[in-house]
Amino acid sequence: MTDNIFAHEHPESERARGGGFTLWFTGLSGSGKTTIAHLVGPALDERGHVVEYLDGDTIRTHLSKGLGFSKEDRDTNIERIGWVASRIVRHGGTAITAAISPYVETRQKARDLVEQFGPFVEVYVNASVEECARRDTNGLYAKAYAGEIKGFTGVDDPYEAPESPEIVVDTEAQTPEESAQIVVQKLEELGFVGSEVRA
Ligand code: ADX
Repeated sequence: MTDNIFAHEHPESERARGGGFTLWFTGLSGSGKTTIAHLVGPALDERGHVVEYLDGDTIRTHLSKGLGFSKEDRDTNIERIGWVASRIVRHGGTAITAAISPYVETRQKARDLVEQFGPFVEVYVNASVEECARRDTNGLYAKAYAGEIKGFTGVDDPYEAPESPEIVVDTEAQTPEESAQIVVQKLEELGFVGSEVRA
């Protein structure tokens, strides 16, 4: 409940250091978001960026501990990640997020928060639900298809693919390394990272 809470925004909170951005991975569970994020992060680190990972599973053990998978809880989770990402960007950092973030409207809210301070780059990690279920890295798809987990994204809960993401990778056709390279190249093209690797 936020009814009786009056947040006083501090005047200096408008100031931003510059140079930061958010790389927002979205896609089904098992699509490869985290794997690619952890390949892209070091490449950005080498180019002088200070990277913070906001990974769905990590966030849910800390910042969003106790939240479930109703639409309301997922939205709360994504808004929290978006808010933290916006603060990181304000300080000139690079936030790499990897949560399913299944709803277009909620991802837009995260974008709006971040864009107060710097760019928001949405990366759609595309893989079919059949392929993600075949990989079934943590056995959750089997449970979802068996009815042991209800409301599993892509099985009996929605996933709204981005309509115009800045970047699309196809993890059925590409290796994680190839997908990561596509992301880094695009970030260079957009001018958000330099191509020079530090010694
Ligand atoms: S989100 O919808 O709020 O963006 P998030 O990325 O944080 O989801 O968490 C997804 C992870 O939680 C999945 O990778 C999976 O390991 C686990 N999980 C558990 N239950 C569900 C569910 N019902 N739907 C999707 N993922 C689930």
